[in-house]
Amino acid sequence: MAQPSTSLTVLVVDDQAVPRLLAKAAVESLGHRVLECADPVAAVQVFLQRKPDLVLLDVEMPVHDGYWVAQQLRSAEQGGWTPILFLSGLHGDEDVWRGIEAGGDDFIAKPVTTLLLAAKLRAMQRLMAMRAKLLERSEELRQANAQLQQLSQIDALTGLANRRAIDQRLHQEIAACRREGRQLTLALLDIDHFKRYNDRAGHVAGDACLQQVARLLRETCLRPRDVAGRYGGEEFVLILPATPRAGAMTYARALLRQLHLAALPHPDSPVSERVTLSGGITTCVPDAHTTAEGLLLRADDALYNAKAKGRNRFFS
Ligand code: GH3
Ligand code: MG
Ligand code: MG
Ligand code: MG
Ligand code: MG
Repeated sequence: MAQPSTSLTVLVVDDQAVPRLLAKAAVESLGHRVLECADPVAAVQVFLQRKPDLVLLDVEMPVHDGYWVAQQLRSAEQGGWTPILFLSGLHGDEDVWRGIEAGGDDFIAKPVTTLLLAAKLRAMQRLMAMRAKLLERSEELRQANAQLQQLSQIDALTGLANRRAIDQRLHQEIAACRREGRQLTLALLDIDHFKRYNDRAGHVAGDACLQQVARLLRETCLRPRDVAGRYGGEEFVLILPATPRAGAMTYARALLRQLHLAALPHPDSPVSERVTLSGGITTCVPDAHTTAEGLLLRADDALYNAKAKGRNRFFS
């Protein structure tokens, strides 16, 4: 947008030829382009079609005056801002007041000298440049905000949904599945004997293991509405809306198989020499009494049973 030195397209509106041509000559001598208009209604059309950078507007014209034109232009702008400078033989305080009220930015007395016009245009260009900078800055802020909003939902280690996002989605899906009368499945997953894994391989390798398990969770064909998240530590959550228990168990078997095939070594595991996990599954058609806390407790109970029954399995 207009820097103080850039050339503007200026719409000059005046019903009389001589003052219009004088204004045009002055504007052009300052290096700007001119669109001329003698009629108030046509001026609004030209403004909409040609989108000038600035408007020099006469007040006294037949049928509609310059105040009317200014009002039309302002209501057509939709969040934009094009400076409107009145250029009029009338320039009492009352006229100036009406012009500013109608949406004008400044009021210049006819006849205008080139120097005064240069000064007035320069002031408007400065405002335009400032406005452009502010718009740019607010767009940057909007983007940064959207990025932060996304980051605040993501677990930094695994890239999965974090606990905040899981809690939010779980509440949403309880409400949605309740409305739809559909089954909602929640699964809690926990890596088996992960403390021993860390003790043997170290925390860095432990982190890498969590990342690999997360990748498998993502890759074992989740549907678009499903959510895989890291609930904390070595515990993961799956939210599977519109999924009956049998469907969830199919997913669970596929996941255990993929984890087996990945063959992540865990020599100290009494279950297997590979990394394994256990899962607790709960399924319901949510009703008025269903809460996220209740579902998590039930999934945790099932998980406890899966651990007690020997691990490397799902329980529901
Ligand atoms: P179980 O089969 O009963 O689940 O045994 P476990 O050892 O997996 O369970 P426990 O809760 O006793 O230990 C969990 C361990 O997971 C503790 C910690 O060493 C490890 N852990 C938790 N969060 C992280 C993490 O972010 N990175 C790494 N590397 N290890 C973690
Ligand atoms: Mg006139
Ligand atoms: Mg645990
Ligand atoms: Mg534990
Ligand atoms: Mg564990």
